[in-house]
Amino acid sequence: MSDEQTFIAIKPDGVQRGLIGPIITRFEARGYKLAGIKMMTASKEHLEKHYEDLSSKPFFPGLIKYMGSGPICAMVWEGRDAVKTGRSLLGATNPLASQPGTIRGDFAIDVGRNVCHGSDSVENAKKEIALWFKEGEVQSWKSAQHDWVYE
Ligand code: DGT
Ligand code: DGI
Repeated sequence: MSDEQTFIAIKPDGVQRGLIGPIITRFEARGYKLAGIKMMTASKEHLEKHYEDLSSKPFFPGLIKYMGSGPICAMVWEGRDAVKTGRSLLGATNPLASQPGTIRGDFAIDVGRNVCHGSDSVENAKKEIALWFKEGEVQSWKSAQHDWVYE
């Protein structure tokens, strides 16, 4: 199957630092297809829902404040194993552990400013895409590259 989708967000620090282009380039170059994209400044309520699993963490209030501090570039990327491969393109959550060559390993130093988000399971990807995108905002299209990317 080459139609798995994942939710990838470029956080406010990634947007401010001019990293939208470099991050998109890595997903495109790997062979993934962009199915949805928009700029959005998320409300506190929206972000609390997105990060509801982390609500008991001590850093939660700071995380919500930072994530709401400016526009986020929200995206849906599609392709085989998009969720797992998306996470590996992003690198480990804490940039101390992210390998060079990954997005966080190349562009981040602090876990509290780690420039991007990626869904961690297919189930969460579905939930996150539904939270961030409305009906009709995610496109279904066939890339002309498809048969050069997949056997
Ligand atoms: P993501 O992709 O943003 O959901 O992050 P994950 O899934 O790699 O990492 P997770 O769920 O453990 O943490 C969610 C976010 O919370 C993470 O991107 C950065 C923030 N965070 C986690 N631990 C800390 C912390 O100790 N301090 C601060 N300031 N933020 C943290
Ligand atoms: O999915 P990830 O972003 O890789 O990781 P996550 O869902 O566990 O955490 C979501 C975000 O929360 C993460 O991207 C950065 C932040 N975070 C996670 N762990 C820490 C953290 N922020 C700080 N300041 N300290 C942490 O230990």
